[in-house]
Amino acid sequence: MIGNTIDSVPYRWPYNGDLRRENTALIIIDMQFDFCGEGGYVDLMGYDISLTRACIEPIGRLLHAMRALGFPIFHTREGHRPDLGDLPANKRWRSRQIGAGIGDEGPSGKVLVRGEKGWNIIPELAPIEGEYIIDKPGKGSFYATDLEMLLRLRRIDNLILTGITTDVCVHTTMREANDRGFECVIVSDCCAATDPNNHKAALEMVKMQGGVFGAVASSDALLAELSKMEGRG
Ligand code: C5J
Repeated sequence: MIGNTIDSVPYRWPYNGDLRRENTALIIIDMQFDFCGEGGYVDLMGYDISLTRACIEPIGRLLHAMRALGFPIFHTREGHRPDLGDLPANKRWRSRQIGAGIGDEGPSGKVLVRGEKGWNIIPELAPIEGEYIIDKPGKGSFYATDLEMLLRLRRIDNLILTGITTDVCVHTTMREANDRGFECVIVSDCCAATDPNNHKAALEMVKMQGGVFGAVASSDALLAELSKMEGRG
């Protein structure tokens, strides 16, 4: 079937040309204060939050366009229950090694804990009514969540992946989705990492083996195709 595809590498995405608002979702991963705000988890670890903040504006443009066209939108949040019953001991131990103990009190409340200030999605990309929010305890968005069920019930085949961080939660989600048969594209300027080399390497990994996890596109390429869809109604 030849339909709508976007300019991406290593192939024009989606592979079958079947890109429609009915079968394609935008996934925005973990755009929370904890990952890109002052005093949040990433900041406490000593990483430069200007790196993770770099994708806010491009995601905003894509979100605006896809909302206007009526695509389903999914936002995810990484965070743990206030009693930390879903926080593995090794995850907590490791985070304490780098000075950002998950569940410990920080400038934005308890680090990566549901309901705390740092756990909230930043206002620039806040979900609106009708959009899905997926709360996840891990890096992948499919593990211990109902994301797969929601996607299957809406007959979604294609996922457009954005958010932070490219090499951790976005990549884990892309791999989980790919193994479940979803056709994925990662939007290069709509995700970011705490290390630019990791960002670059994570994108390269997707393109191996004919697109081992899917394809890589820019937001400009995606927006160019979406603007054609606008005219088609
Ligand atoms: C991390 C994430 N990096 N959202 N989480 O721990 O990528």
